[in-house]
Amino acid sequence: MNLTEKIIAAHLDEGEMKAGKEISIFIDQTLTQDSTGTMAYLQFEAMNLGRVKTEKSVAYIDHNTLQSGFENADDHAYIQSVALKHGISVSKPGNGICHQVHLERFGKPGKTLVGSDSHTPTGGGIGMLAIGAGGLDVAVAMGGGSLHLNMPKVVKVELKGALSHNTAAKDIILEVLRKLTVKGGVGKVIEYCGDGVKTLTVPERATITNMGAELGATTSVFPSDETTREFLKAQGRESDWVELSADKDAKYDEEIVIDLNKLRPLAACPHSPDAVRSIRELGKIKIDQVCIGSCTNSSYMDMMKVAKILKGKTVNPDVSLTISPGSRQVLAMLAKNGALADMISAGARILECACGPCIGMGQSPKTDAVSLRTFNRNFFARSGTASASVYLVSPETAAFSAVNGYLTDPAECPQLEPVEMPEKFLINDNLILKPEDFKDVEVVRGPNIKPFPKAEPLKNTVTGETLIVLDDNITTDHIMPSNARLLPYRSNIPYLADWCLNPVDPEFSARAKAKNGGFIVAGSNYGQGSSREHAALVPLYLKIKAVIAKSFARIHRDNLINNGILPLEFVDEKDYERISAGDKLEIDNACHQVASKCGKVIVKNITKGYEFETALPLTDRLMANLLDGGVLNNIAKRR
Ligand code: MIC
Ligand code: SF4
Repeated sequence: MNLTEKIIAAHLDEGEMKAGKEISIFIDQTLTQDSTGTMAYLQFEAMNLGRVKTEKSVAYIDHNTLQSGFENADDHAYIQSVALKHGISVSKPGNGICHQVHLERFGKPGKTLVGSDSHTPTGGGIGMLAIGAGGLDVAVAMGGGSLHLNMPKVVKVELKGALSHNTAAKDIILEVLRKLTVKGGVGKVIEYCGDGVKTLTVPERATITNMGAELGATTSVFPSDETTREFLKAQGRESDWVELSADKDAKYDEEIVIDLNKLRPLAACPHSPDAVRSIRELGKIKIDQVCIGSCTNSSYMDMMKVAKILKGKTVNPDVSLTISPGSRQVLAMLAKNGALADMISAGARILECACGPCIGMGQSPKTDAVSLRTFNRNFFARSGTASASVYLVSPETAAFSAVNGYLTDPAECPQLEPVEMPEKFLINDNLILKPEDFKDVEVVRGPNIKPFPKAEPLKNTVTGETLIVLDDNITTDHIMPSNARLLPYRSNIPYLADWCLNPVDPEFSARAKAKNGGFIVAGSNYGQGSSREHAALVPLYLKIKAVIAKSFARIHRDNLINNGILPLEFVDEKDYERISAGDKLEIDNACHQVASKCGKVIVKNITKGYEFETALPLTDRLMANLLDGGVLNNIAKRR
């Protein structure tokens, strides 16, 4: 078996391990973060599941840390109290980004983890099967329910040799993105192997599995080997280590080989993580901003490389450099060994250990700026400045460029001395609250916590206008934008609804309200990007009945079904070309069509007088969720 199959087999609850077939797996650990967490816990409470049944569940507060009004602080107080009451540990604001802290303090090789954040696969860096999902699926897992997914295909990525001259782990995942594209990983797990694996540290592996999310992959995974053991030992957790790898004769569905020796520094160009070009070819583009951090590249090792490059230098006068270490452990170690002073002396603006600029929580660049970021997403307008051009690069590229003031190829800069993996990390868990230390917790609900919308059972005639026709690769950042102004309202769906699809069409929300809902039509890979359930809850609030697309991203499709919205796929892509905004569509006998098990739904274009076929492949479970109007209604009905 390959490694993915081994972990799935050890956790299989239901189903057959055949690619594409629905299976369910037992979940050992869960994580939530605050911007999806409020909703996940409101739903968890609505399910009335009592205390969590997992081995470990952690609620992180790391996204909405800018507190310019009472809203974020309200959400923090709600999350802390609801989590402790139900047996969930809480990582307080300032303790770090969920994925970085989870890797350091809780992740275990061979275990399953589901998190309400699309970058949960970071845990694959230590050999976990770590999967991002919508809040409802995480709530179910916290309650002891297994996670349903389609048995993935497994792609073998063989890493050969070793990275050369200032080329980084980020360049490996950018190369995979160049080869596979942002939809190339849908329905697949990316499994790394080969002699190059042992040359990579755990944080480097985690950079690669983290950004596997941008492939649309179910997750990515590395073997657990001696390097993993050393990492866990340095975290004081050697007893959590087990050795894990694929069998020698393991079979894979696809194979890719990457020769690390030949790899050169790369950048993902605006506005997509797969628009990858070599830095040499891009040339010396003048830059205005450099942001170093995010769950992709904020480890101790990354920060030390940056500090070495900045030591004794000054940031270019035209560049604003921000650095956000990934966790308090990283920050404390940098403070202790003097590296932080080197960064500060060079002129870096040190931000707190949180997501920060990655999710538009401050540091939006100036008009028409070029911003280099070590992050994982450069979707249009995500930085908060629609006219900005964001390039995704390694910490090495970012730091050399910040000093020079232009995009700099690190392969042409002096070779950095290697950063040694510490024998012991600085361990201090005093910002992690353990539920066993808190008795009789009262859940705190400030005025920012509003009830969430619930779908109604499917109606037999579904009818409405085509409210918008969208292109390929529409992200959840388009559907439900997130930035410092909107993130405080993650537990207030009516407020967020006014911003639905705003970056593509500022009139969309008003139109949807005026027409009493309707249909969204889109190209391929609709809903790529984050796990935010809000990208389904807000359309639900706006009475969107169905999304008809060429194809869907995995988590978003699940979120639509979980909330009772039909995700229909064009069978003949030419039908996408025939629909125009404003066309009235109708689905007759909708309940019968959905329940018929033929996997097809006929849609009528009333305005243009023709009908077309759409695909809706469903298991019995998903069918019941759609007929009942979402998971919560379905659970309530079964009780
Ligand atoms: C992101 O990187 O887009 C986020 C913010 O972490 C999201 C979660 C969210 O929208 O709250 C994700 O990746 O799932
Ligand atoms: Fe936070 Fe950015 Fe990572 Fe999302 S991608 S979890 S916003 S650091």
